[in-house]
Amino acid sequence: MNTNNPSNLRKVCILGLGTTGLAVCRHYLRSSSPSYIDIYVDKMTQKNMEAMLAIDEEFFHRGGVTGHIFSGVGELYLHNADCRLTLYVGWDGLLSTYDQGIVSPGIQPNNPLYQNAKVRCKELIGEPELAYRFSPDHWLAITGTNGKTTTVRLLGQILADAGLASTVAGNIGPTLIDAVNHRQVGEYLVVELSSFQLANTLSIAPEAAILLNITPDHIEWHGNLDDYAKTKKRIYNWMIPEAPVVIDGLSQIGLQIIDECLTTGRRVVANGLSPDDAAGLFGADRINEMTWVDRDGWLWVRIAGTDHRLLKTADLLIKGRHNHLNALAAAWVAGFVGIDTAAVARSLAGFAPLEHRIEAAGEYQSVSFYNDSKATNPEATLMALSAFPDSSIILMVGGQDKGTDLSELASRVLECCRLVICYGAAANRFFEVFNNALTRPGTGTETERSSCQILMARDMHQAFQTAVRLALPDDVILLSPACSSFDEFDSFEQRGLTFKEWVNELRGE
Ligand code: UMA
Repeated sequence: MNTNNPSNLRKVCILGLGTTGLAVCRHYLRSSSPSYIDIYVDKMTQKNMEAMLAIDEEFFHRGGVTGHIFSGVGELYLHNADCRLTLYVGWDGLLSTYDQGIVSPGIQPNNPLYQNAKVRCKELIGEPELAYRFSPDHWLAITGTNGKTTTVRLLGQILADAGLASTVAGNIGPTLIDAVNHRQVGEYLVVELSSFQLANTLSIAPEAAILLNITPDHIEWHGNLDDYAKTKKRIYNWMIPEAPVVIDGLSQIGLQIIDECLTTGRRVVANGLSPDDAAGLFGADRINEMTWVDRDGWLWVRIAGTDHRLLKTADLLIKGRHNHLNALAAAWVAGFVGIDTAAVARSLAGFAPLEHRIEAAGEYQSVSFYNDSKATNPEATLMALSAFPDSSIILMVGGQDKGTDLSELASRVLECCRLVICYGAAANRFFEVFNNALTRPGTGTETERSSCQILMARDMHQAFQTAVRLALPDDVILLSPACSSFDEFDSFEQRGLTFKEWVNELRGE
């Protein structure tokens, strides 16, 4: 059966009924109208019930949700003459076979539902794949461990400023399936793809792609770094060789991927690598497209052999070397789609940091506060530290421990922080690693060892109070936790908002 033809889909299943599941459900009910839509979730949540009620209202004209759930297991139904929609709760396996299955990104491959769906669905794909098949033109796709959202927003902003119709969608929200259902002909789709989403793609071939960086994250989902990296590479796997892929040129893993891509004849753009460095590493005849920052701090892109000078790093509102790379990657793709250099530079200069990403949160008694709550892994915190090269930093770090390797973070923290406060569920481990690094013979110089103080706090509020109490004029108090937030908060957004509220209270606002 050709599952690309929606009219062939009689029976479909969806794993998960969050943002993705609801959007896919709506899409099926609007476009291909299968007779049976079965949705599976591990356990019933408030959001699931709200989704069922919304579907009832929109498509079943308030026919009412029936069925029951007992001891966490059961079914809820909606039906009319054309379709029966069932939400199965708490089942370990699928109760039928299906023409197509769509898996939500949060459902891991080791989940019994996922494994069973692999067997019982003619094909099992993610929602981005479904959206791509529905409307494959003009996709510009971005992935990477850190910086995806900033880069997607940057590129979206440059396109919008240049008057090109564009929509930003994907992991960033709104969903891709919603975006393609509403897009106009010729509109660009600037797409953020997470590794979870890429794992379930089979044919997505963007017109241009960006692979920002790969560092250990979400290993519990992917198993190991190697599989995580393989998944990230799916961003360009199905692209025609002439379509460009911008790849991090400043890490070992990025350089390896560039080499692999060049060997297979892909059009590669080395992100952050000057022409001389690129020629030295790969040979000038192998690679001639790149982006870089020169010694005077100017951002450059080379597209099809022509060099374009954009603006100086000092003229960007977004801070840190990682943000220079985000800006360069977005600028290269913008140039590739035909936007002129001056317009790209103007858009970059006007782009303010996103909320919770090294966001300036105010000043109090000459101390500056920065909210980097989005930093949920050590690499993101390392990037934040690089954004304040000349400042005296008080770092608030901690939250729910992901068991990540802290060795590099420990040495950077000792180099560039005046004070570190480890808090929350991760406090003990972080404190121990940092403290060991501080007292280990041969670590740094005497001056470095004596200048960094390491403290522990029960929770984020106590960490904040300690930071404020010990701050000196011109210090930067940086919340960049390197952990997820779930020990104290519902999300990194809530954590960041709370931090900003405390700063506002201090300022008497
Ligand atoms: N569920 C189960 N069992 C599980 C996991 C989930 O039954 O083991 C069910 C839940 O009960 C719920 C549904 O699945 O019914 C939730 O699905 P989901 O976790 O895939 O979340 P969605 O609401 O569909 O949101 C997803 C992305 N979430 C994840 O990848 C975890 C959103 O990214 C994305 O914006 C949205 O699709 C639209 O594309 C969020 C995210 O945290 C922002 N992404 C990660 C990140 O950026 O680091 C990758």
